[in-house]
Amino acid sequence: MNQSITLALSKGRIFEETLPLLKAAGIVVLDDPEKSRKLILATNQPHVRVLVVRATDVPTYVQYGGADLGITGRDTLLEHGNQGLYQPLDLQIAKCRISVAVRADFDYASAVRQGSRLRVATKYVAIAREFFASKGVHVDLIKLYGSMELAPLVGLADAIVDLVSTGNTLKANQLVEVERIMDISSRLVVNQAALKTKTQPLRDIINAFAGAVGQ
Ligand code: PRT
Ligand code: MG
Repeated sequence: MNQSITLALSKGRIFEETLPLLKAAGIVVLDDPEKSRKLILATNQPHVRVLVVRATDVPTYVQYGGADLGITGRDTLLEHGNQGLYQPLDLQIAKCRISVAVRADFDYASAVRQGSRLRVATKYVAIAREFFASKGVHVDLIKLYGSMELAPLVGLADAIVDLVSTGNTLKANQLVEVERIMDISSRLVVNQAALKTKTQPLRDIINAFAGAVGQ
């Protein structure tokens, strides 16, 4: 009997970089999420379907069993927490880093040295809180949902904590990266209950992905 499997993915870079891994598992997605408005995509395997969800919602879908498995950035997972999620693989895709950046004319080193409170704007409040606490730096965190780069430019914050890949976005906004907090890549996350009830089909996918990423 073929048990049905639901995979949660976000559009964009994670979707693109997941296609070769799916191929290694013999799975081909039949719709292009950039062209279709469908949120449930069929695959060449009648018992496998793909949900298109916001990147930050992937852990939520998998945690509550709306999807059996999903692919999500380490950044998103650290913010969400990993309750109910089994994380068997680092897929080494959608790689970037999470860093502290400031305006080129802001003296970050002396602000930190002087122990003044730093105003930090970020979507990643859990990661930022943990990082500055470990350094003993007092911060006021300002939660944003996007375009963090703007905050230091208009005086909303002294610094931002954000993802950096090429660094072009920082450069285009006269910001400089002053500290690298951690490297980020995407992980496979699996619903722990589904792993018990659909062990074989999920193991098959996990093993194919593992082979494709050389683990
Ligand atoms: O875009 P949306 O609001 O829907 O959601 P999202 O931003 O959470 O999703 P998405 O698809 O943009 O990112 C999904 C995951 O991709 C993130 O959670 C990361 O794990 C990973 N990833 C890898 C990145 C980047 N690289 C990246 N460069 N996510 C975002 N960026 C941003 C970066 O912050 C900067 O603003 O892309 C911009 C360009 O980066 P530079 O340095 O190349 O200029
Ligand atoms: Mg984005």
